[in-house]
Amino acid sequence: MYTLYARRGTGSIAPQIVLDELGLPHSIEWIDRDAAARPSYLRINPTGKIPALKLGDDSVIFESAAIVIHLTSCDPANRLAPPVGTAGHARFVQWMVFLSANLYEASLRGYYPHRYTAAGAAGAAGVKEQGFADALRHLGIIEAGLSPFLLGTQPSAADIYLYMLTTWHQPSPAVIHDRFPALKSLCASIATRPIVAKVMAMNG
Ligand SMILES: N[C@@H](CCC(=O)N[C@@H](CS)C(=O)NCC(=O)O)C(=O)O
Repeated sequence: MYTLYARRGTGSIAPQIVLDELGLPHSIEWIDRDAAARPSYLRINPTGKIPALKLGDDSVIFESAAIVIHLTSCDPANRLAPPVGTAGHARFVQWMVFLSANLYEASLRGYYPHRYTAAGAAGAAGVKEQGFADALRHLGIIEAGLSPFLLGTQPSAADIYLYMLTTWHQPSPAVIHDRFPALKSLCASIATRPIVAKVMAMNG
């Protein structure tokens, strides 16, 4: 039994979808911003961020990409990632880390620009613009690698994670869809998976 520490519309979306897609027994603990700052949550996840995942032995891991990689690695049927130790899995880990370290990171600069500048509101505007510009640059690399999914013909949890990140793009995900047709198709395909649609509705 897993417990996912989640907040609607945030980086807990992809772990929530993966838990549900793999049919893993889990509960969700919704953590609002105030709760995330409290010592009780900081003892669970010292970063104070969402998501975190409590495992069956009551230990907790954080970092959304690590959570998704762990969950998919535990699936004996390898439904959302190639078997561990194969070249396909190496490629899966590559994209998960690329997405987390670059695209997610660029989105955070877009969302919390004031944290990345000492120059107040004037500095924040530039940080925000650069964050979303960097996101477009990273998406250009992704677009060139799609065939039609990140790992080829079969969708994986990396595509679900990518889809989650695209939904955050400002001023709108349509900006991305207009610029990157292969990514637009990928997102349309992932969005129509019944569990993805259900989880996105819960996160609306
Ligand atoms: N690298 C972390 C980033 C987590 C993160 O920044 N989560 C956001 C929600 S999408 C959060 O908790 N933001 C609250 C804050 O930074 O105050 C991960 O992938 O889990």
